Amino acid sequence: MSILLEGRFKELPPDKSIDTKAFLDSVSRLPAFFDCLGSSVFSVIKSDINGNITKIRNVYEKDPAKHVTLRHILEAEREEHRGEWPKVGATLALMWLKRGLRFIQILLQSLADGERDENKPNYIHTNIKKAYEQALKRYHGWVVQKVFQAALLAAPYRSNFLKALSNGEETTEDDCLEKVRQFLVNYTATVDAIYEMYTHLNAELDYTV
Ligand code: CIS
Repeated sequence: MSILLEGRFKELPPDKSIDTKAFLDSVSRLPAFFDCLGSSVFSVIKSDINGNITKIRNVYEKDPAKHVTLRHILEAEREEHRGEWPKVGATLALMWLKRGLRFIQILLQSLADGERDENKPNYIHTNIKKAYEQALKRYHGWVVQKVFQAALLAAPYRSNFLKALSNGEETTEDDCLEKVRQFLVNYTATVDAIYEMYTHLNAELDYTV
């Protein structure tokens, strides 16, 4: 289960602030997972997500003491960019990154909850479609929705997907899903906290690409 264990997210403090460095460390381990999915269609997604992470990291590294939490970054950019904000810099990158993270959360939660198409029990299309509809679809125009459909055709079988999450190790499905549930505890809290921050700072945009 190394992908999920290596990418473990930290427990949030009571004020739900997210330490930028710890967040970047955890999230940076995740894109490598796309290489295990075995189709080049995922490289588009991987590169978009890596671009988001790099943009946030570059802003953080310009002045780590000023950008200790993700909220510090948004507030600093709001001050710096005024008219352009929030469609700018790390604020924009994190806005999109959180949608990809929400997609992953809903997909993994749906698998952990045992949701599946009884007629095709080894497919994960039902889980992927649920995640897409809730996390991303409303931000995608016609062309990107077609990219999603192409990605869906390349989706791995459920058994292969769980095996990839386990890094190819021999493990039972129940063990793997239990690790997924453990991973989701801090991961979900972190993604929820990012969404709350965007709402609270009025930083959310709903344009489509
Ligand atoms: C298992 C099958 C999965 C099927 C997945 C299908 C997903 C949907 C495919 C849609 C294609 C998306 C292609 C890119 C679209 C971008 O145009 C769009 C907008 O981009 C933003 C940039 O990010 O545009 C802005 C300008 O308007 C900026 O340019 C911005 O960049 S900035 O600001 O940095 O310069 N982007 C999106 O819509 C986001 C798409 C995210 C899709 C996430 C899908 C994740 C699929 C994961 C499947 C496996 C889950 C396994 C679970 C856990 C293991 C770890 C997984 C690692 C994932 C990495 C997480 C970091």
